[in-house]
Amino acid sequence: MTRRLASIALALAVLWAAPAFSEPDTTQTQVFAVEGMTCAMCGKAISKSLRGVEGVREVRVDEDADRVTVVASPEIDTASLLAAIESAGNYTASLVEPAGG
Ligand SMILES: [Cu+2]
Repeated sequence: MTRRLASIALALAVLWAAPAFSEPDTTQTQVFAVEGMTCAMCGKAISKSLRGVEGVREVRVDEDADRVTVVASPEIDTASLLAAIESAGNYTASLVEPAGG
């Protein structure tokens, strides 16, 4: 009996963990080379701007390497991410690598 309950609980857990229909379970990771970052505040401004784009899940800024990594849902196009970076200040961004995520 306990064993049966455990397997039901497991089945429910698997169902619960399945992605909701409204939200895609995949993300894409894109790395951008960003020129013009001179301090930590630049990274914060860019990060804030990118997080304002709907569908962006995660932003990692590496000022030393002039790289910004963005994890977003697949329907987010590169152009809007580039626009978000460049609109944050006097920055020039270009895509380095689109990668599966
Ligand atoms: Cu700065």
